[in-house]
Amino acid sequence: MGLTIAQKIIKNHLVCGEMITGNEIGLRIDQTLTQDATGTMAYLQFEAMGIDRVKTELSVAYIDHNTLQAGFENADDHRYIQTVTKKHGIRFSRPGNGICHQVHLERFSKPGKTLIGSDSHTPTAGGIGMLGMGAGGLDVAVAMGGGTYYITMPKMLKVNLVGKLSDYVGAKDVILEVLRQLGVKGGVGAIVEYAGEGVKTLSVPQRATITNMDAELGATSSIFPSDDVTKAFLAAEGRVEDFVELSSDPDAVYDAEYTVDLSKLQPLAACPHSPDNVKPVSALSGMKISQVCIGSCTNSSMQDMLTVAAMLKGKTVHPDVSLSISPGSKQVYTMLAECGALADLINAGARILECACGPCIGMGFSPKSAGVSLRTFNRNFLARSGTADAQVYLVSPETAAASAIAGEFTDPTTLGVAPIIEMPTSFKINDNLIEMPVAAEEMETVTVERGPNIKPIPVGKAPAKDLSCELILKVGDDITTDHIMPAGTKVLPYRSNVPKLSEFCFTVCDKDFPERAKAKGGGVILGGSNYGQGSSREHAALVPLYLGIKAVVAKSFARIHVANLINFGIVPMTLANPDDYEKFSEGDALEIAGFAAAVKGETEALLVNKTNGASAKLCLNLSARQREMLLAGGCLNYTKNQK
Ligand code: MIC
Ligand code: SF4
Repeated sequence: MGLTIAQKIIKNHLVCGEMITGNEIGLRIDQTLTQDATGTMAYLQFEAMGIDRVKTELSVAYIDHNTLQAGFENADDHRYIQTVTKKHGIRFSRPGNGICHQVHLERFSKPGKTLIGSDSHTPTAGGIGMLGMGAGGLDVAVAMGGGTYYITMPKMLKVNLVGKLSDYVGAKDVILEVLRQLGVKGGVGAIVEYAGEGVKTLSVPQRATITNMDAELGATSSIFPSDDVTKAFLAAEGRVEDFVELSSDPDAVYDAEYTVDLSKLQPLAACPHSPDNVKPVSALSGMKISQVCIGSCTNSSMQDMLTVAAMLKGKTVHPDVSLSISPGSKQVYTMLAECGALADLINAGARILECACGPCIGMGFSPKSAGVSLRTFNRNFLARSGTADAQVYLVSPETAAASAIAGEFTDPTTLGVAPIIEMPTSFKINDNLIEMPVAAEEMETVTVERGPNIKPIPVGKAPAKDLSCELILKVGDDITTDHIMPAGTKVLPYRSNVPKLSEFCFTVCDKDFPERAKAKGGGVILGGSNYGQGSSREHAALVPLYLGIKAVVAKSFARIHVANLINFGIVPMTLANPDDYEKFSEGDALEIAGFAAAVKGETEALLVNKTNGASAKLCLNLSARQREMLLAGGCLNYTKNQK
């Protein structure tokens, strides 16, 4: 039987396990990346492992999320990351160099290799034919130390792209169409491969826009073939030697296939508050808007920026609209400046931000009260923009630019013929903001600088023999990590200070949760389906651990979050019958007799509601390795015990 592209890469990197869908497999990781909002924790954990030098082919630390620096905290964390990476063999991408995924695509990603990143949008590298996966910081730390990365062997989905995009229809519309067809749970347990004759019509940055939003599908990864277009991109980046051709075998087998006809595609928008709530822009036309934000790791390439600049040239942004533009990298930013397109953007009234995540993670540029904000980003979760009642729509750069000028939702295809964008055949290469680590023999010369905001990481405990506690919080379906551990300007500075961070835990859903959890010594959380979707932030497990959460029961879990829960010793269990969810209410007294024994070896446990006498069967869908980790109280204890 033939293999898919992903199966070929997995086969080449398989350390343990059998490549049977649903089995746990271990992979060798060639490259890692971190960003600053998750990086501090990842490097603290790497240091705790006591390994001198990274063992990967390449590891890079980016500074792109916490760049607002309203106090000393972020700057201190940046300095910590800069010094710890210098010592241990990791490259450091200085603030100002750009968003991790965009820079990694430009400068480091390689077809056929594996990459894990402490950021859920790491599958962006799939645009170049690399197997990129989002992971918790602890998993990245383990991989940096040469350890195996474990995933469940995914099923394979194929999206056939036919035809060619029409004028003013972008790569963003392709992934929004995929999200419309599959939904935010549609990719769970799967790798999505893009195929068909339409592939060759898309540039690498366009492909990366599509694989970037793999995270929104809940998939393990997404990948494109590596072909002549890939080769041309690598050549333009001055690294044609990194090219290898990659395609699936003609007789490769997929678990499901979907089709997107590029030529029939219309501009689309993901409506509040979910990336799969997709409608045609034409159905929203005329809706007044107050803000447009262009950028993020999804849509900040040179091609995106040139498209927007051509549309804004000689025009003025509507007086009711505030437009922000964040180019994705220093490479993009300098090229825009040199070709004059930056001037077109500035003249039109765009507010140019530094090349960083910025408004995407709520770092400034929050919309006005109940404001309608059109963003070329990948997430429109409730309150993520920093304004609780804002209405955020995810759109293409083409729709964003057309609407910014008109002051209302505008279908760009109504503008007629699109301007022709001349893409440069070579990019401006200058890696002067990538700092190299010192040589191994000089590592003792580097002093790692730690600011006062860095507080100890909580460590889990072995599960109790019997679990007896309160249902401390009950939440619904599709709870995101932004609900569990919000981001934004007020919270992000504390990413290395768990006690302080705990004051914000779940406050999007329930303002009193942190106080209640503290007063009652924690308990159990009950969630709906796809619990923990969204980001890779392990803080969504670390902080509940700090607040005393022992277990999370849900209808189903998102991949990265469930791995993070296990890493920190919180037991994830699913309801055997999802309808049993109704038998439990917040505040109920719960009991699981033989809890530790269930974690040790049972596939089922009985959750008893002592308040109303009801009960529910729970499933413990755990590998032997995960059970051992939970019994040890998490990965750090487990690793220590193994030494
Ligand atoms: C996000 O887009 O939500 C983030 C911020 O990039 C996160 C990582 C984090 O929370 O630091 C992600 O996607 O993993
Ligand atoms: Fe940054 Fe936004 Fe991309 Fe996350 S999704 S890495 S916050 S740009």
